Amino acid sequence: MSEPVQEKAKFIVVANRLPVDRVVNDDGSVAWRSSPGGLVTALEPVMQARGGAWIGWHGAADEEVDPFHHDGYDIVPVALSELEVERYYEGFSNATLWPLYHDCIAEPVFHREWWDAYQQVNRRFADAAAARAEHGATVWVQDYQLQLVPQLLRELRPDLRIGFFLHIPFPPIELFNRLPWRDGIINGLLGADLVGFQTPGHGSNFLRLARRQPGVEGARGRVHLPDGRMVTAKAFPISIDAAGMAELANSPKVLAEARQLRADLGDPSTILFGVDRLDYSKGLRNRVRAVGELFDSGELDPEEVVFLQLATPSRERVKEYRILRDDIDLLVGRINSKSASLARSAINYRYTSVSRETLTGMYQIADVMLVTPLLDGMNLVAKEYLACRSRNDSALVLSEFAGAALELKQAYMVNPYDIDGMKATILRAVRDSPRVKARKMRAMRRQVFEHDIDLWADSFLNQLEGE
Ligand code: GDG
Repeated sequence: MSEPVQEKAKFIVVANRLPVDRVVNDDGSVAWRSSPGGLVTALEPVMQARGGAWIGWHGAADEEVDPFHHDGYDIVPVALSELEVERYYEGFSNATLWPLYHDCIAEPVFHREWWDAYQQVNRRFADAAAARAEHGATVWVQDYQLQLVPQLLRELRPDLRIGFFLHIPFPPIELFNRLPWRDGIINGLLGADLVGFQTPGHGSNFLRLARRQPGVEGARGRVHLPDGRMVTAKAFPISIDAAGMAELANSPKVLAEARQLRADLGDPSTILFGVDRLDYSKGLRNRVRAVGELFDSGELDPEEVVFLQLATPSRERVKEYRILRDDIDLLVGRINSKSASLARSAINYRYTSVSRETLTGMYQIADVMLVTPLLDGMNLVAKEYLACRSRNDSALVLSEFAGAALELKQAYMVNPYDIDGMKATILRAVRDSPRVKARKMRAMRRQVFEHDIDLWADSFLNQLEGE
């Protein structure tokens, strides 16, 4: 908090959450800690490099917090009431849009009051961005919670360059059209100059819907609007700071932590590893079931193999997430009561979040990484794992329904709905020769290092600012 906060900024990120969480220390003092999650992991390096302002909610309801300077840029908190958190965030964002955009794996819930709150909060974010932006500034709006902001902001500030990036899939027309407020969302997004998606397929879904709006026409990734503006939709597959991750993975601290972790797990010959926010889109039920059956049948021996699964608490006040948590507890308990060595459980399951160092240590000891979402915009975990594994002696099992599968073609690819297929592929990933594994790892690591987070941000912003 040393430097003063600037009145205006020429670069602004607008996201539902700030990249920091407010923590109250034992002595009552307040501190800010980087918050985990895909979006923050991706965007924090961009902010540190460019400077400017990050507008977002600070995570506590009914609290006004003043802007402050943090790590080279300004943090501008937006306040939400308890009721808005319930309706806009837990409701419309996470119980309507999230399941709808993830193939309706869980049933989306439609409530008119939630939509009202979504509009109201989107307006507040747009107002905050309009107040902070210098003339002609670039404003980059993030993700499904804020899809109305581009249009609302354009109405207030036609001088701005407005970009939008969707971190999750954009659904096919048949699913999207269930949404009673579908036109509102499409027009919200059409307020941007550039709308970015994780994959070309998501971009085409959006364009097909956009062209159904009256007077909207276009082809080849662009649409023309009746007011003469042009909107581009394009895929910008998100990535990670691969070099930074590799450096951290090979730091003495992380290497020592990795050795300790392996010892704590009883020095097994093979460690399978999964780490996800505890979310039904991540395919945890099927993954645990598949590995459980392999232990059960003896194809994996709990004397030699451990499955370490870290599930980070997420959206605990949304019903589906509580149900999922109980299901996984039960499933893991059942498997462990049947398949365990004398020394340890077959599945070492932890429902907690850990430090970045500890997570990196876990990647370092993972012989086989299991990334098996039912649907995922991209999945950064797969890329982080690859960045950490310089010895090329390990294996990535990857769902074909993760955006990352389009880039990481050499992975051990699975259909996470096919439990038997997944079991066979996991076994292959455990048993394949070091030569086969090394070839796959080298190719995928090259892809991640050559397409890192800087390339993602630069391509998006160059296109936006050059439009
Ligand atoms: C959304 C989209 C897209 C997890 N647990 C801990 C922890 N993490 C970090 C991981 C990774 C991030 O959280 C998770 O990113 P994912 O990409 O896997 O998933 P979502 O959170 O669903 O992210 C996704 C992403 O946005 C970016 O566009 O890829 O498709 O759904 O960075 O490392 N980090 C720490 N402790 C944990 O316990 N420190």
